[in-house]
Formats: sequence, structure tokens, C-alpha cells
Amino acid sequence: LPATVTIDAKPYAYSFPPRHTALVIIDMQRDFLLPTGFGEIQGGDLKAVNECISPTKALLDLFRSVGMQVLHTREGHVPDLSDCPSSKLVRQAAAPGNTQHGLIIGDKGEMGRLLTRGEYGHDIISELKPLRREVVIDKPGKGSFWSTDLMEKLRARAITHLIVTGVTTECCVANTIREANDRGFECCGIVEATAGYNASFKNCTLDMLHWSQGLFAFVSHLQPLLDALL
Ligand code: TIU
Repeated sequence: LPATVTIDAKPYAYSFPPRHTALVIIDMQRDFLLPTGFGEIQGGDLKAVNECISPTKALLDLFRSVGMQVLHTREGHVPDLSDCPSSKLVRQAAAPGNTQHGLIIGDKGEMGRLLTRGEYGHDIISELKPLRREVVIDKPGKGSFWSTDLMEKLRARAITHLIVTGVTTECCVANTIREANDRGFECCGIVEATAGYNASFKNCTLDMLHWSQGLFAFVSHLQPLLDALL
């Protein structure tokens, strides 16, 4: 691996040291990607999020093949929901006439209890299944640092730079990048390898992340990264 790699990005070129750079794949769980899951119950557009699976797989294969670090995250709660703040439960509670939010976290869906650890729907889709040696962070929040040991895991691996992918751009990807930025990590989002439930939110979110000379992150594309590392 070269000491430093530089790729075209917004707002300007992103340079990273491959030995100290990790791919972070956010919440590519059945509950967010498959029909009857939590995302669809919330009214999410599944087509968009499914389109980011194969670019994310391409990056995962690339990082594995060149021996770079990979971390996965999953959003979800312990079965007694003691780590689920009331704000997350209240928000999705059924309102009169609202059938869309008739089910909340912990309720039984067709893939098991929604966003509940240990359930089929909570796990990562088979296409992106983590290897035994790869870190999987279980998180109760949208950001990946809050109430997890991600910071310690990154420190132990001497990681300084994060390539962040996954779903959803506007929610857990953005929160994770903002948390990482405050902790001093140099982040880069990859347009094709992230998606959200609302196309305009995806574009706004990515623009906001790199606005003002890279306020929170850089944003690049899949191909420059493949070209630089292959
Ligand atoms: N609701 C929504 O857009 N996303 C989430 O709740 N979680 C993630 O983004 N992973």
C-alpha cells in the first residue's frame, strides 16, 4: 500500500494514508433495505437504498483485497429496549389515522422485532455480511460514536481517516460523519455508496457535509477510489 493516496473530491482533493484509513459501512441492515422492514414501515423509498448495495460491495471487496480496515455498524436495541430513548419510541407511535407508523421499535414485524438486536431484520444484508475479523459496532443511536466503543476500536487500530458509506445519508451517515469530525477524523463520503429515503435529502446532506471548505467531510465518487487503490 502507498503511504498516501489522493483522489478528486469536493471541495478539493482528499488525501488519506491507506494503512490508517477504514471503510465504515453504516447500517446496511435488512430492516432498512428490505420490504416489511423498519425503513419501509417509516415510509422510506427502498429503491434508492437498494441501489447503493452494489457500489458498497465493490468498496468492501476492494478494501478486503488490499488489506485495509473495514468496520460495520448496526442500529438497534437490546430486547428489553432499556437502551431505547423514549424520543425514538414516541416519534413512531401510531397517531390517529396514521397507519404508516403503526409499528414501533421492538414490535414484531415480518423479519422479527423491529430494530431489535438478535433478530433477523436487525442483521446486515447477506451481500455485505461482515467477516469474523471485521468490527461490528452495535449502536442505539444514529451516530456511531454515542454509547459505543467505536472511538476505542479506531484508536486501537491507529485509524485517522474514514471512508463512510451506507444508509441513510441524511440520518445515520451524516450523524456519524459529524461525530467523527468532532473527534478529529478526516472523513470522506462516497456518493454512489450511500443513499437515503428521499433523493433531495441525500444531495442536500452531501452538499452540507462538504460546504465551507469541507466543514464536516470530503465527498468523492466510487470510481476515483477504485482507480487509486486497485
Ligand atoms: N430513518 C432513517 O432515515 N434512518 C434511520 O433511522 N437509521 C439510519 O439511517 N441508519
